[in-house]
Amino acid sequence: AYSLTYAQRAERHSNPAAKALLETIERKKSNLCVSVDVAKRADFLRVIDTVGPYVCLIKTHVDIIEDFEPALIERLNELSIKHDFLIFEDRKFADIGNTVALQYSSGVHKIAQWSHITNAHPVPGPSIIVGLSSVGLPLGRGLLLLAEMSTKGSLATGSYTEEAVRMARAHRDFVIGFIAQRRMDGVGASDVSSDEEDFLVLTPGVGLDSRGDSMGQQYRTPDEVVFESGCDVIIVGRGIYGKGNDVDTQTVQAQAERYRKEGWVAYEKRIARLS
Ligand code: UP6
Repeated sequence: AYSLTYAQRAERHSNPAAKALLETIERKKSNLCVSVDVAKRADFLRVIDTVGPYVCLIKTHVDIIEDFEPALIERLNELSIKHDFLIFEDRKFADIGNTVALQYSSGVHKIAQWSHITNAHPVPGPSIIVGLSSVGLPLGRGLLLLAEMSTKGSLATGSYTEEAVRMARAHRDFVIGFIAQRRMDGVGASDVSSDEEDFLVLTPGVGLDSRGDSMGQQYRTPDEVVFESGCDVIIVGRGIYGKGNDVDTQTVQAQAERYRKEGWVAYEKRIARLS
């Protein structure tokens, strides 16, 4: 899948969320996902309305929002239609199957109802996929496994990463890819030819003006992530909106445009090299 275009991959993909994401990427010529980690409803909506035209995907941490109300999800859905993007709640589930199924379907946030894509830590083993899939698969949702992390000293390396890939291979109807720092083709050797499977790799820890923060985050550029490491989607948070309060719309828009362009140029460079 590495050498194919997003459009070719969209045609071949059977999971509805993965297919829709690949189609959106192609249609908008954007492999940019903006991570909207702000605490106030108004800032959340303002950032999304501003970056909306430049993204394929909006990533949320809905539990950060201090003045959350269910109507916020309606606003989010309206913006997703207005600007043509999908929604990814970065929930990082990590519990037993029964518990994650409840956390995914219920509670205040009812994530499965509105989030096309969510993610999980593979640490509990395959049962976490079984639990989440019991809720998400009938709704046409997709799951990403955290095979690697962007942080300094991450424990998700080596055989842990390999096992994550094996878990994904065994559940290809629902697991559409990984949060990782590089393409996972060939990781955790298998007899499935990498032609048959197509895992999306979404990569956080992306920034153009900084190499990290004071809490262990590490940044690489869109070129390093998409061209050199073969990832599919760049996830950018503070690189686009800074601290997120007093959002200056003009700056946020300019940054979103900048990251969209950088991500797309890196992709075109990769495809040109391979074809
Ligand atoms: N995130 C990472 N690294 C990971 C997994 N997830 O940074 O390995 C998430 C964070 C945050 C976003 O939870 O929402 O990606 C990165 O934000 P930033 O660009 O502002 O650092």
